[in-house]
Amino acid sequence: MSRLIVVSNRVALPRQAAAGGLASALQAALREHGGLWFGWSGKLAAETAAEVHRLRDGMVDYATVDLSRADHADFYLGFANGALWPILHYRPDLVDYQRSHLAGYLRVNEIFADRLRQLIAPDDVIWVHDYHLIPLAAMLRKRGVRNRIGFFLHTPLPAAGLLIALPNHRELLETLASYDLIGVHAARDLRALEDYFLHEAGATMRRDGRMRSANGRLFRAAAFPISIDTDGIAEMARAALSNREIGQLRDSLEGRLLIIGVDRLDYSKGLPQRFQAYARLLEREPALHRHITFLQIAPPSRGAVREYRQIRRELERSAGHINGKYAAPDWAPVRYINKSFPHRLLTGYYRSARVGLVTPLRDGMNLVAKEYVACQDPNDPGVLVLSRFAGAAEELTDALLVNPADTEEVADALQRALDMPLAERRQRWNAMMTVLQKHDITAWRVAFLQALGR
Ligand code: GDG
Repeated sequence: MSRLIVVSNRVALPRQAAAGGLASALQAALREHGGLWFGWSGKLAAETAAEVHRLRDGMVDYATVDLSRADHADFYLGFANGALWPILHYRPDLVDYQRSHLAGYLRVNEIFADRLRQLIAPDDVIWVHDYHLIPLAAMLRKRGVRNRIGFFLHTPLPAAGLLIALPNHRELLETLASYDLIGVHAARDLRALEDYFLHEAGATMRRDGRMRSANGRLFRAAAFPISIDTDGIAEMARAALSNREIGQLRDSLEGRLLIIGVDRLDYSKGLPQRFQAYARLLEREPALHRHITFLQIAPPSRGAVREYRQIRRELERSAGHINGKYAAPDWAPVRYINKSFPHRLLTGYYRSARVGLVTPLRDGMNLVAKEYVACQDPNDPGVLVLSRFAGAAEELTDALLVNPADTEEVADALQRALDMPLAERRQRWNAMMTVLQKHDITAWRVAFLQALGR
């Protein structure tokens, strides 16, 4: 078996809590398969990548580099999260494109390629992750690397007509053809990718399903919906029941039904719209007052990017507004928390909630939706209310699917979820759990690596 090298912008070192989908997924995948994980250490230093730090834990080797403050600002905050993230999440209005940021992005990718080059052995299989590292394979190829290299995009991919709003899009996106395999989450992302290559980047589709890029390179693209360690997470949720903090949450509910949301504080997650829909439900249904509680956990992320500070202020106002309007001395309709919790506590919180409310405006997959389902009590499972625009909606068709922008529709779904009879809850949960047991994180990793090896 050849060694696997996983490359991502940020490496989640052993025993580091990872409040992010990519880190959760890769931690789980590598724990099982073993290999080398290369990327940024998460530390800022005087100079970028002066040395590679090495660490070994179990079956996983870690190789990390520090970034300079300036490189981090241009590469990570500037281009990756100020320009690419919004365009990939269908928000051209939020794109802050600056040439100096693009230059920094390319500079850091070159540095990664230089450092990584020295670690690669001839039989290694290299798996690069996410939008921070799109040009990495092209840069490795320039340095003579002939190994198999795959790429997985964790975000959605919007239609070509939208992607072309990104300045210099072709220069950047065409470099994807240097990978042997490009993976995306959902069928709709794959259609967008093929459409872009065929109609904007001069590629052609061959009879065997591979594409030939304008400069003649053959590559393949396919959908590999990412998943979770379904059984492990279900077990964690069962074990969490004996946890004091979970007991405290349950006691504090005093029989009220809990609605839960867990999201990185990000404008793609549809949080303002979600708060509005909950407020609309309270407005419409006075009979529910005092009988429900909405717990939203939203650990801050990317606070150095302006839009993230704005949305944080907006949500503080909105939560305060809802509580100010509807609360009673002994009841707060919203519990809004800007901090992150250990994963095992989260699983207990999910299990304590009658409704999982997951309403991103756009999301590559959304692992919270899958975790919520896996954590339920099979005898008395809760209901998932899920945005149609999360990749997970292609698989979890037994959730109550909603358009997150339609306040009334989300309020309806909440009400239906709160009223749903046990038999229907069980039937929907069983259907979703069957999907998650078959398509767990191991199935995802195996499917991708098999396709890459072919
Ligand atoms: C990106 C894509 C795609 C959340 N709060 C805490 C915490 N989390 C964990 C959750 C879950 C993960 O973070 C979030 O994953 P999501 O998939 O929901 O969202 P993104 O972070 O945006 O992930 C997404 C994913 O990559 C994988 O490809 O699904 O579409 O945007 O695992 O449980 N973990 C801890 N404390 C928290 O407070 N420990």
